[in-house]
Amino acid sequence: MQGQFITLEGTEGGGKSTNLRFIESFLVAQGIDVVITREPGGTDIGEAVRAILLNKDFSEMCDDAELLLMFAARAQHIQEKIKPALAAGKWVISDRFTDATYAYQGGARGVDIERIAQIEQWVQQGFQPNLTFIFDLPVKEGMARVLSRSQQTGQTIDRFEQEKQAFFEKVRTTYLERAKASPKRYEVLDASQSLAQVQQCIQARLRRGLP
Ligand code: Z5A
Repeated sequence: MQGQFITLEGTEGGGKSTNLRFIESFLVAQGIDVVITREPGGTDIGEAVRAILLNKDFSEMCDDAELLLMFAARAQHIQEKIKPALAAGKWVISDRFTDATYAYQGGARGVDIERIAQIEQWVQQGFQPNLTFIFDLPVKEGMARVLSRSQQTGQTIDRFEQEKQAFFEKVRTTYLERAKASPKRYEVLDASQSLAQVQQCIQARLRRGLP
């Protein structure tokens, strides 16, 4: 039987990476074979593209190059990793996917949505996640979490993380608009709640089954 494809989205600091592991454990406990992955990245080629995309020394990167690199990594990711896993009956959970392109390159950078939709159709040919969790929280709160994490870990900020609050407000608005337009595929979570509360909501959604 074909596996299911779940994606995690939201502005930074929402808790995607933290909850990716939680979802994995929950599904594994149900006897499901799970593959976890991320975008940009997920394959050797994708991870090499990610290093270019996140490199803050590449401040000259133009919007179209950024958009095409996202989809180049995605094309490889779908073909090499996601589709074979789904065909083998595994469930794939990805930390970000194409909704991020609409939110960051479309909503925040201002790339024409129609152009994104055309490339999406070319690369994905209708392929979509079965369920997308959006970790939603006020942008300032997310930025504060990322700042405190980088102070604790000494991790430096990347090319996207150095953007200003207004950029992330546009990202957030685009995610919420997309969720409103197709409520069946999206589950918007209030990520400003405690981790335990967020995880209760995730569990409840997964127990209800996928659309
Ligand atoms: N990007 C793009 O532009 N276009 C695309 O098509 C794609 C991506 C696919 C890399 O993504 C960048 O690529 C991303 C968008 C762009 N840039 N940004 N910004 P990424 O996913 O690798 O990076 P990220 O989005 O910045 O991830 P993040 O900052 O690590 O956020 P997160 O994964 O959602 O958060 P977290 O690491 O799970 O949690 C952050 C901290 O908050 C951590 O210390 C947690 O312990 C804490 N936390 C989490 N949940 C809670 C709760 N509920 N309460 C309190 N504290 C919490």
